[in-house]
Amino acid sequence: MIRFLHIGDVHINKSFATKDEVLRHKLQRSVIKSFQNAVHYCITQDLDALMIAGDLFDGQHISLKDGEIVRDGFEQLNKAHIQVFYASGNHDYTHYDSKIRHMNYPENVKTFFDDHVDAYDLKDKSTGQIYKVVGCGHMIQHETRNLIENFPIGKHIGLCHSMVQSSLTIGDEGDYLPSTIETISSKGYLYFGLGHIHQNGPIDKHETIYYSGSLQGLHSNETGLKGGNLVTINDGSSHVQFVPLAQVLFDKLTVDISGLDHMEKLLDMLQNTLNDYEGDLENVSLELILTGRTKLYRKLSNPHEISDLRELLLDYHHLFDLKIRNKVKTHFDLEAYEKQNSVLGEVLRTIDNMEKLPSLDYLSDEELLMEIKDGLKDQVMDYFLEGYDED
Ligand SMILES: [Mn+2]
Repeated sequence: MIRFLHIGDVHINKSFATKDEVLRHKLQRSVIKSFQNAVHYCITQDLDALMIAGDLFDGQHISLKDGEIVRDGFEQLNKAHIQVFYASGNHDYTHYDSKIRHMNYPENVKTFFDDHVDAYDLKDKSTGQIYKVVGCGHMIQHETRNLIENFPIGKHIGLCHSMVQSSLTIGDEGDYLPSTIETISSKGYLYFGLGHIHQNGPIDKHETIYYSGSLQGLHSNETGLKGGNLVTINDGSSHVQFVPLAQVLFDKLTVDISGLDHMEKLLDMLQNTLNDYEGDLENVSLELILTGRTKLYRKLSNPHEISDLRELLLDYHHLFDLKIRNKVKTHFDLEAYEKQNSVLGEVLRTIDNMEKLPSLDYLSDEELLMEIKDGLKDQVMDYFLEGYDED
């Protein structure tokens, strides 16, 4: 029986786009901690191997510190007699003189750094059976060939950083070493570990081709549990189990504050939301999205009010990070004013038809258009009706 951990898209040395230097440093530390969590898991579970399906590093400039952290993790695995298989991806591509290719890895590390197929043995310690780990890497930033086509057929284990269209694809992830489920299935592998798409899961109906997903979320949109796949191969069949390993979790909560009319009440409500949160807030980067119709519309349009709220909440709750996104609307009845024969009614109707204005006819993104219209209507109503109370 062989047991290994398949991870990918770790993105060590990612710079993170935030002006907050302390937060940026914390995020960078958390990514490293996630990598160390994966190493620790392999050792405590006494696995046979760690498989890395590319984008271990985010970029080509590897600091001495980041390089040492990776080498130290590999060395710990070496001491525990655990093999490492590492295939490069489009971020950590390995051209001939790249730093990543020439780092001094311990002897347990087998690399797929070339743009042709390589294979290494992986021996089952209990039965003596030898499996082949087959893979290839990226030598340039934008590899557009389907290199998996050249993989041999057999009961092997595959490893590659590849863009395969599947139900896990979210947007345009680019044609980096593009392949297809059909190509990979035709190889008949016991397990095929992929990297590139940051979502975890199988992509074929037999559930032998998996993305590991990113080891940790790297963006507020990469919410939910992140980690790797624990793969067990026994008697020619594989069993896969997701293992959470991320140090920090990104999460979003929508809070409907309809009808609230005092900031104190809003603060209480958000305090309760955080009190009731299930999970270790210290390792959660949380985004609270405020929605609903409220008399607090004008107050909350002021960024200082939002940052005050955030600071007050952070005095009581030790979150990894907290963002408050304001999407509330005015409490005024939009539809009634839209029908009115008044300046306000006229302006609201003009906004509603704005894409018909000749100078704005390039606005074709429906979702964006709705967002702009809603935002403008709320500002206009607030402007006209400030101080006026319907009740
Ligand atoms: Mn990638």
